[in-house]
Amino acid sequence: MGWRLWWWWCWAALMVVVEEKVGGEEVTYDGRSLIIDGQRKILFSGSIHYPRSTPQMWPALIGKAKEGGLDVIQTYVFWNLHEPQPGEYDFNGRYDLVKFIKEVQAQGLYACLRIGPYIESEWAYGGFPFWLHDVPGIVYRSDNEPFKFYMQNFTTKIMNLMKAEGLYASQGGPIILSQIENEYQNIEAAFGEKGPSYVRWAAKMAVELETGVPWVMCKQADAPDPVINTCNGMRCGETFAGPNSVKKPSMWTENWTSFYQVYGGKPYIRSAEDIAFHVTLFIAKNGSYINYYMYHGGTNFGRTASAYVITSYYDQAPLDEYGLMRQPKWGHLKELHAAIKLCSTPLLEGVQTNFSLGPLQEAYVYQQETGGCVAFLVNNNGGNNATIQFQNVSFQLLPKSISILSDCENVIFNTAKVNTEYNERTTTRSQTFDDENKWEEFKDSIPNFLDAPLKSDELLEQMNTTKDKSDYLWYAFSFQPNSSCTEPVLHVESLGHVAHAFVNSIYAGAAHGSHDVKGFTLEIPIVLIDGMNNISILSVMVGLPDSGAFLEKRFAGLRQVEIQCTEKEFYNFTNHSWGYQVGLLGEKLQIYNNENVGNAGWSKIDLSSKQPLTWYKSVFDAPMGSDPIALDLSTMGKGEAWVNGQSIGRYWVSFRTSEGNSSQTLYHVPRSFLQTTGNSLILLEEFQGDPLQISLDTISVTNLHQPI
Ligand SMILES: *[C@@H]1O[C@H](CO)[C@@H](O)[C@H](O)[C@H]1NC(C)=O
Ligand SMILES: *[C@@H]1O[C@H](CO)[C@@H](O)[C@H](O)[C@H]1NC(C)=O
Ligand SMILES: *[C@@H]1O[C@H](CO)[C@@H](O)[C@H](O)[C@H]1NC(C)=O
Ligand SMILES: *[C@@H]1O[C@H](CO)[C@@H](O)[C@H](O)[C@H]1NC(C)=O
Ligand SMILES: *[C@@H]1O[C@H](CO)[C@@H](O)[C@H](O)[C@H]1NC(C)=O
Ligand SMILES: *[C@@H]1O[C@H](CO)[C@@H](O)[C@H](O)[C@H]1NC(C)=O
Ligand SMILES: *[C@@H]1O[C@H](CO)[C@@H](O)[C@H](O)[C@H]1NC(C)=O
Ligand SMILES: *[C@@H]1O[C@H](CO)[C@@H](O)[C@H](O)[C@H]1NC(C)=O
Ligand SMILES: *[C@@H]1O[C@H](CO)[C@@H](O)[C@H](O)[C@H]1NC(C)=O
Ligand SMILES: *[C@@H]1O[C@H](CO)[C@@H](O)[C@H](O)[C@H]1NC(C)=O
Ligand SMILES: *[C@@H]1O[C@H](CO)[C@@H](O)[C@H](O)[C@H]1NC(C)=O
Ligand SMILES: CC(=O)N[C@H]1CO[C@H](CO)[C@@H](O)[C@@H]1O
Repeated sequence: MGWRLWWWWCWAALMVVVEEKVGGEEVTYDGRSLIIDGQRKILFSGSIHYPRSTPQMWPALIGKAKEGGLDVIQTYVFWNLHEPQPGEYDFNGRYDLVKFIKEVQAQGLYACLRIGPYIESEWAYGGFPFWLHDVPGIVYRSDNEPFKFYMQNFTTKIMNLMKAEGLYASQGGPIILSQIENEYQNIEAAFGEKGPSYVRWAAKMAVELETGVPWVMCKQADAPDPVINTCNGMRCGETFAGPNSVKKPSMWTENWTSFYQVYGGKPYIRSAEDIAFHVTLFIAKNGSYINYYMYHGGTNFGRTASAYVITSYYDQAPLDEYGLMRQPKWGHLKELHAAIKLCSTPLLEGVQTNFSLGPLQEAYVYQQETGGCVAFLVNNNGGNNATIQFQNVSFQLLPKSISILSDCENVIFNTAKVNTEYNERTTTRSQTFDDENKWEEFKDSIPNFLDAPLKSDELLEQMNTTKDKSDYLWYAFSFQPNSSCTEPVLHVESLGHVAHAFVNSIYAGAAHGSHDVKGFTLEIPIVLIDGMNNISILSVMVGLPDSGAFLEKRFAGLRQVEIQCTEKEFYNFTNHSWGYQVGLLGEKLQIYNNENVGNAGWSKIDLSSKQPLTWYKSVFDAPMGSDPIALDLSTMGKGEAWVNGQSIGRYWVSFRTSEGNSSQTLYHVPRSFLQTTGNSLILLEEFQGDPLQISLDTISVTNLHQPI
């Protein structure tokens, strides 16, 4: 096409002028490390996912990562955000991948692009757009033509976008590494012969895109050449069998700084010392690339979290959900990075030897012919100090620690000795909402069988019915009981995740599953009237599944419904005429959008008749200053929250841990979502939470010299 040629000419002309600036070199590797600009590198990398924060937050997050000693920012690419319908693309706002990568470049860091495009990542449907589900004959992540077509199409789209912006290191850009697929080995066997052939196809397809930078496959021992197999886990220094060729470097693409959290679960606290130990061990054993998963987790805004995963993501990472430094984690790792960098020449150019120093003690030494030397003295004994001899000098090693000797003589860092500051996060109440007059409410409606727009003679699978347009699906039927049915009990088996039952529009009760036990039973006594009764059951999903083989065949929603009259007598409604409604009325009216909030029939809040499925609306001013902001929703039950029409995520405060604590009470409101005054707040409450007792808080950290 003529215009394309013209465009190419302009581009080529520009290249001549600025060639020296934009020219790059292919990134390669050998058995020791990646090779960038002709040099081997030890690289520290950290995951920051662009849609889990805001463009306004990116510069500070990347800046703090750089200050913490990182060389690389790693991100997944989120297919379902970018291609909401086949061939329709969205790269705006939080989805602006190019802007994010350019910010990484502007701060002088490298980028690692994990395209997947299957990403898991505790992200709805593992990153797949839901429309893939309706592609005829599709089998995800297998040697299946329809799937491969769409995977190649999206991967190519992203590659072309990056190339057009000159973002590969081979073009002078920051991207030094790309990933195809994601932890596929976990499920490969389920596909029989089509597993290995898919791996070979994916590797070939990726390599043929000619990015000029290497590809990795994480947790994929059989990654075909030249794709590098890498390790994911918490202790890769102990668990990784190594690259599958002596010509490939040893790389760790996910060293979990914590763990994702689910509703009903507790935060996973991993100490700075433990992370430092495992990172150092990996380096001691020839590792040359380590990525912290996550360095900053952020927020699962809207409905993007996968099944049962909370809205806050990896808050325990070195930069917390709000982007604040979590000390001593951030500082201890910064010191470790500096110590390793000081030794990088002998590490990359020296010859490694290792030997025992005692029953649970060992040394890893890198020695250069020119005299450069670095030693790692490892004490695997978690209970006791160990006194050992190394090169005729006595060293005391702290329990479960590694000492780094930069010249094989002087200890410059010990993983168990934290020298950095500690800090404590505090929340300060900025605004309360206890004035009834500042609230309005909208009671959502309960559809009956007759009103339901969709009918079927069986229980429909939820995801295929909602097409992921909503978390909510109404299942309704009506029936006339025998007069002998005096003590009826409603029995529902669901693969839900939550079911709320209404009998003749009156709330009858609810039940829910959990991340680990997905199926659940709702069994509640109900009151029936003579004549026709309307039973309406709201099945709620708290995120789509994100992992495992055959994701396209998963079942969610109600599986079996009966009304038990006596021990022996029951009605079975599993095969019955059912009416369906996708989503709630308030969702259909989009009453969370500012322009629609006026006309939805809001009324004065009535606390005497609190009803499940109520929307609440209020307004608030932005707190002064620049501290991050969160809503404390401790007194709410379950639902979703919007600020100025933007969803800040699902909340589920009433799902408690075994100690009786909520998994998450604070919900991040990014500053950029706010104007100075008159911000709208909308809460959709499924149970009977109390909006009057919530608060808007600012978050800050206070430095301490001692652990708390
Ligand atoms: C991807 O598919 C769309 C249609 O959905 C098509 O227009 C486009 O050309 C394809 N792109 C590539 C790179 O194959
Ligand atoms: C590190 O690499 C060297 C050179 O390839 C090899 O001899 C040594 O066994 C490796 N060490 C470990 C712990 O894997
Ligand atoms: C050296 O390290 C390798 C890899 O960790 C291990 O298998 C081997 O036993 C070590 N050798 C000695 C002498 O400790
Ligand atoms: C290890 O030695 C340090 C001093 O180097 C001491 O403070 C600590 O109590 C010792 N720990 C144990 C478990 O003996
Ligand atoms: C350690 O001492 C022994 C005997 O005193 C000596 O033979 C050896 O060379 C010394 N080793 C080092 C590394 O200094
Ligand atoms: C999904 O729903 C469509 C109608 O939208 C239907 O034709 C198809 O059979 C359903 N697929 C499954 C697997 O239930
Ligand atoms: C059941 O639903 C129908 C249709 O909405 C309605 O006309 C009827 O009054 C309802 N019955 C009861 C007992 O609520
Ligand atoms: C309803 O009544 C009929 C006739 O009296 C009886 O045969 C049937 O078992 C009853 N069914 C239930 C579920 O009570
Ligand atoms: C109700 O019918 C379904 C579908 O046939 C069946 O799986 C279920 O076991 C029945 N329930 C009872 C209590 O028999
Ligand atoms: C319910 O329907 C399914 C599928 O249509 C059928 O296999 C099953 O036998 C039916 N169960 C009853 C109790 O009618
Ligand atoms: C649970 O809550 C109690 C009381 O608020 C608090 O003291 C405790 O530390 C919490 N436990 C956890 C594991 O967060
Ligand atoms: C692969 C790996 O190391 N997995 C570990 C990740 O961390 C969790 C929690 O400590 C362990 O249970 C896994 O074994």
